[in-house]
Amino acid sequence: MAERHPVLRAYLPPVRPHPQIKIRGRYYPLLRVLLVALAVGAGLLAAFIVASFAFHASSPGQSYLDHFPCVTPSADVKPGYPFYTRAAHFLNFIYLLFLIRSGIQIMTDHPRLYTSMHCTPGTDWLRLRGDVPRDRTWTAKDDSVSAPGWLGLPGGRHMIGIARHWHFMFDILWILTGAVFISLQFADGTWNRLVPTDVNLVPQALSCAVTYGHLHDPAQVAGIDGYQRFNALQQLTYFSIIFILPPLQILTGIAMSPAFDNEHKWYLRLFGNRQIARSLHFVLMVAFIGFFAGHTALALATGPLKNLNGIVLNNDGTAPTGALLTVIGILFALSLTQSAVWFSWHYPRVLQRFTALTVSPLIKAVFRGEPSAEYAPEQISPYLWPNGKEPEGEEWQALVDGDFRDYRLRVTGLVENPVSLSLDEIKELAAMQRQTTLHHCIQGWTGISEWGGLPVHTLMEFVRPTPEARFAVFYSFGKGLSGHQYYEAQPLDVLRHRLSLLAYERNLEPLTVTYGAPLRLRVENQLGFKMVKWIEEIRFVADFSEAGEGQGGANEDSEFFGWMARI
Ligand SMILES: Nc1nc2c(c(=O)[nH]1)N[C@H]1C(S)=C(S)[C@@H](COP(=O)(O)O)O[C@H]1N2
Ligand SMILES: [Mo]
Repeated sequence: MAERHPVLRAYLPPVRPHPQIKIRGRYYPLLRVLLVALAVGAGLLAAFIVASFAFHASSPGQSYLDHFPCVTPSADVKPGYPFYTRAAHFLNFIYLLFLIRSGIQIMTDHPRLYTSMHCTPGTDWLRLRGDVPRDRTWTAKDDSVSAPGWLGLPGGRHMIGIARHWHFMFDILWILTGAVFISLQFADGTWNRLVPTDVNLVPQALSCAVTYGHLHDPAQVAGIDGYQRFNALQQLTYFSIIFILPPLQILTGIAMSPAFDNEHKWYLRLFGNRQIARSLHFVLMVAFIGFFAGHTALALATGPLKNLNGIVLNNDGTAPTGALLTVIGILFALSLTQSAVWFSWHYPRVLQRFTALTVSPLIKAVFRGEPSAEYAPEQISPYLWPNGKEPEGEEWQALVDGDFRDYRLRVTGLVENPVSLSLDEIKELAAMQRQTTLHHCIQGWTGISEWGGLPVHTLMEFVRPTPEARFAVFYSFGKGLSGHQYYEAQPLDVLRHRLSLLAYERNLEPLTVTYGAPLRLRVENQLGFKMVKWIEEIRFVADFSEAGEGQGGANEDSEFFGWMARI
């Protein structure tokens, strides 16, 4: 039996989540809220059933049902499900399993949902953790919890890098399959089975609802079934699940990209802000799960054998073959995701390399990210989550105690003018540049600060990288999660950008150690992990394979982050 990848073995033991939801300023255990919601839901359902019976018994109800029968308004639809529909239906099940499991894993890395982009502790409406301790530095990494291995992909703690590989891979497959499915629907003329073309669909869908509420199968009442033709409620639901939810899920997903947000601030306003988009992304996932539950329950309640034969084999018989194949299909999908869990723990480097060749170039092409969005001073966040383990040791302590008077930034490697600069010399190189920007951590939290410092391009003009130099590696005094020195490499075009900054000030005050003193990097089209704090050395190189384990950064080395910091 193969061993787990040695780096990942170190991330155990787990931190158990305690899901809580905020209602009117107080947190309640999520399970209790769900049970109450379930009881309320059951009560509402019972009330709906009673109302549906009353509706059917009344004469206005009957004339409404006669006037708006539970069928679809457009009658000229082809019966049955073409092969591509059945294939897409099955593939979607697999994709959604991957997307939901990896999505839950991503969420556990910052297990709080907010409605404000400041992410101030205590303002979260859903959380899997208790209060943020105030008596010590509590980093966002400290705050993460574990996902169980049967639920998350791949389960465990600090696995967001790996979860993102699966999430983005299946995003692309999901979008491509959806695009092919929709195109084929239009090409073969069966689109009118899904797309509403008549306003009567809505009153007719209501008839379907009260028919279900009356505990009757609309198919039997109307003498047509889903195999031949959807009823109005089916059409409306399937239309939403195909044409409304996925686009919203894609748009809210894009809204989490630092490259996109910091280039197009207007885009965030579509959703209110970045954290509403993230919360919506989560709520839409819950909606997919809810649809799945309702869809399965109704398919089972209204003639399971016939329904499953239709969607699996495209016949409307009552043989058990469709049901049997469905069970096999579900077991196959579950074992596929579970194999992905196993693969992640044993061969994370293979997964990382695979996405580096497939997903990352696509992301780089789509998310160009010329950051330009700046914020007003009034928008500065009252609190910014810190991340990273502060440097330790006598040498570091001496630097801190001396207010960094003995600090020297070393700029080395492929430069014509290698230098070693004190903080004062750095400040004298150019007038301070100030920028108020939105920080995006890969974990999902954000915050706005005003940063002041030296533009990296000014330093580059001073040290003059040679033509061979293609990257700069920023080394920190601090260590990463793995216990090795923290570092991250940056391509020079990113560093030449106007807003790429070596910051020594935050919110008009000298940078504190918590936020990266004496010097930390700001690159506004990327995720926070690329912005090295407590910078000790900047080395210009042709290729970053010499640094660390050669993956381009401490996070890439030991947490298997992809080379895709723009989303
Ligand atoms: N040296 C060092 N720099 C680091 C980190 C770290 O762990 N060590 N964490 C990064 C991450 S993941 C983020 S989100 C930002 C957080 O910056 P902040 O503490 O100013 O919010 O710092 C980045 N820089
Ligand atoms: Mo981060």
